[in-house]
Amino acid sequence: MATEHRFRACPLCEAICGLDFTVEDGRVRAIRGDRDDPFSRGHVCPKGNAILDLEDDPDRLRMPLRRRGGDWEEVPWDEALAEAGTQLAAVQRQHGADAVAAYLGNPNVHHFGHAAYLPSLLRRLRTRNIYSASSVDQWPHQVVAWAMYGHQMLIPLPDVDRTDWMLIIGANPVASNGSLMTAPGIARRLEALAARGRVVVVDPRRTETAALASEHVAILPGTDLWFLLGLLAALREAGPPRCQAYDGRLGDFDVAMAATGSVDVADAARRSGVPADVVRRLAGELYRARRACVYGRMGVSTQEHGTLCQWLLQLIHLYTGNLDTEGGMLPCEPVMPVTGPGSSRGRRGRFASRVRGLPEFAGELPASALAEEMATPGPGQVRALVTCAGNPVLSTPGGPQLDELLPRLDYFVAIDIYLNETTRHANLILPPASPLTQYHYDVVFSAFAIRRVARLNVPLRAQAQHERADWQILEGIAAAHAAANGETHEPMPEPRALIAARLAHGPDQITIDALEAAPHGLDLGPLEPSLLRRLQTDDGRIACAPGFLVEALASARESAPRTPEVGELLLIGRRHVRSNNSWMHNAPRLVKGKPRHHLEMHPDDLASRGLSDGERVRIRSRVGQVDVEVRASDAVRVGVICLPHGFGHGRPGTRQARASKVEGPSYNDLTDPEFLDGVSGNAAVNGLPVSVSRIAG
Ligand SMILES: Nc1nc2c(c(=O)[nH]1)N[C@H]1C(S)=C(S)[C@@H](COP(=O)(O)OP(=O)(O)OC[C@H]3O[C@@H](n4cnc5c(=O)[nH]c(N)nc54)[C@H](O)[C@@H]3O)O[C@H]1N2
Ligand SMILES: Nc1nc2c(c(=O)[nH]1)N[C@H]1C(S)=C(S)[C@@H](COP(=O)(O)OP(=O)(O)OC[C@H]3O[C@@H](n4cnc5c(=O)[nH]c(N)nc54)[C@H](O)[C@@H]3O)O[C@H]1N2
Ligand code: SF4
Ligand SMILES: [Mo]
Repeated sequence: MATEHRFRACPLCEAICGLDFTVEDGRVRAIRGDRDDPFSRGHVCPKGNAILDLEDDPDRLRMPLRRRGGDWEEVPWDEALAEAGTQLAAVQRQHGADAVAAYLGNPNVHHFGHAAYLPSLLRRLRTRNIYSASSVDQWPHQVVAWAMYGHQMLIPLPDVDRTDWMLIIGANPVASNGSLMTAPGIARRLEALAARGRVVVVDPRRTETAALASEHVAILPGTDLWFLLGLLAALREAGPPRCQAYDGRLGDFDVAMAATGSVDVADAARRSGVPADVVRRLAGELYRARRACVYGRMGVSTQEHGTLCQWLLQLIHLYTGNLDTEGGMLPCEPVMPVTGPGSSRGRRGRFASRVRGLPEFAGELPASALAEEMATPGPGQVRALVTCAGNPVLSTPGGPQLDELLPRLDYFVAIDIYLNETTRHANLILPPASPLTQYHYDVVFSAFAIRRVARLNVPLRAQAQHERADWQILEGIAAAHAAANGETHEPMPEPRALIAARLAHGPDQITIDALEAAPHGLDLGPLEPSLLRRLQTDDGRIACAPGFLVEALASARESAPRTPEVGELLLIGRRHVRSNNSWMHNAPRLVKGKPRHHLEMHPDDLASRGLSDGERVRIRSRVGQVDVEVRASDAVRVGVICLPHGFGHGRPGTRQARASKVEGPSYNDLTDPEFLDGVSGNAAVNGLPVSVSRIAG
């Protein structure tokens, strides 16, 4: 038996840990963290090991499946790809290009064969109805990067390893392994920082990250805008702005200061629930720190004022002189460029969604608008759908509506490896071969890494004859669509050639052969200031006060605080180190042990409702309700409850034997498609007003 060790990055989260695979006759037998990876240095989490479960999962689809009444039949690949392209073209011929929608999920960014080949298929479809998980996640980051720095990918990252003081707001990297900060082994890095400086966590819940931080500050959900305005006001009290470093490169800094000024620290404190003296003390520490960063992620983006929060974070870095400096916040200049000519800078509002008039961003519409675009008759109504690596029924607001609407589509093709809550409604499911059979380069996560790293991932085993790679499926649909329209599809090069070509445009001139000769990956050192040089705004300066943000802030400030309903609670989410959004609950290694779906509620809130620990309760929101077991927990603030997302399995017609037994409702049965970050259209899944009561009888 031939046993060998092969090295590849884990494709399951932003940390892209290097893994050491023991391969025996083409089968993966064991997985360990790769100690020789210069970036991740042996780090691996339970998900990395669960790749073994994914590879061997008997429920994982290996051949195309076509729905036949209530049943499924396997179809040969050529026939399946031809059908997908032809059917989509037919719907468009009859109802117009926009009648076909696409929804792209999170795993797309983890596979070169998905991410690099999707744009060509989407261009061919010529539809405005493109949706993705990005608008239930990081749109506010991208909108602000585009508006201030001229490119959606120029996102400053915390220089975790070199900073002295770090405020983490709306992120739980110890559970999520970091995000928009590719930093494998983040717990170790934060512990080191807490030992040499300070780590402060601002979160409504005392999280796993708060547990190893120097301080936890419990904030009311959805009020970060006020907290950040207060922090900026208190910074002004601490001293003048330190903007000298950006000499001549700041546009309208005074306008931004005027727009965000005249906020009373006391008022900000009242709204956010963070005492004024704490706001002032934190501002003083931040102002005095030699090198500091404020890292705001998912929790401050997926809320009502997500984009304004991301804007204020940038202003705070500017004010304190921590933008684009070592030990502060700075963008990565990756080995494979993502901001070069031909890349999408972003742009916003070139068109709007048909039903609600929500603005487009970077060529996409908000995922929260997908259901209404399917449900509302008229020209441009969505009648057919392509999903690629997405599970919107569980992952997006309006999930229950989608669940009802998907079976009514004229045609639905899902590129996915499971028959799950979303794909069970498809006419055709096209499952790509294991990513381990393909060449891969982490284009996106290398661009968000806190060190400059590069790695070519080579196939661990050959693709079998009956398998099709992700890029072959996308190319196959595009070719069939073209043929149906009497056009020709110019085939794209294979992944290895495409990776080689894109590396050639990079600043380092690193060749693919050089990467292939470095199986553990290359580490080219810490980040260096590059933002000022790479600005892509029209006047080459940082746009400190984009008009639409100034206006949105003015109207947010004029609006009176919402009056809560009697007994109202604010719902927030959580992630667990053994979860991966909605799709890894079929892996036995991850779901063993005690259930993790329970609702967390403060003992005082339980008592005031006459509820007891362990009881099943009903949560109601404006749009829906779910039942779930409640646990007493003083980790959450009074008035706040916490439920993980990504559950809601066991629906009829799915084929995930293990996941079907995992209990717990879907968070997105409660989220409201109309509850948005008004500026970007990003979903507001956190800070959702709900009530909780005993289940009658
Ligand atoms: N309430 C609430 N909602 C949320 C969030 C939250 O915190 N709270 N988080 C949001 C965030 S950050 C995100 S990113 C989204 C995620 O939203 P989605 O991306 O829509 O959901 P996932 O659960 O990641 O589903 C991934 C899908 O890809 C399939 N898949 C897995 N691997 C592959 C592969 O290699 N190829 C293909 N073709 N398919 C594959 C899986 O079977 C599954 O169907 O959810 C968002 N929704
Ligand atoms: N184990 C695991 N890791 C993952 C994923 C997973 O599903 N499981 N998903 C991956 C994906 S797609 C992403 S995008 C990243 C996300 O990575 P993170 O951004 O770190 O996401 P979360 O762990 O959900 O942390 C969000 C935090 O925001 C807090 N929060 C909620 N509402 C508010 C609020 O109003 N204000 C403030 N200040 N805080 C609030 C929550 O309590 C929570 O601690 O994780 C990635 N990594
Ligand atoms: S931390 Fe992320 S990249 Fe690393 S092993 Fe876990 S899932 Fe994979
Ligand atoms: Mo995400």
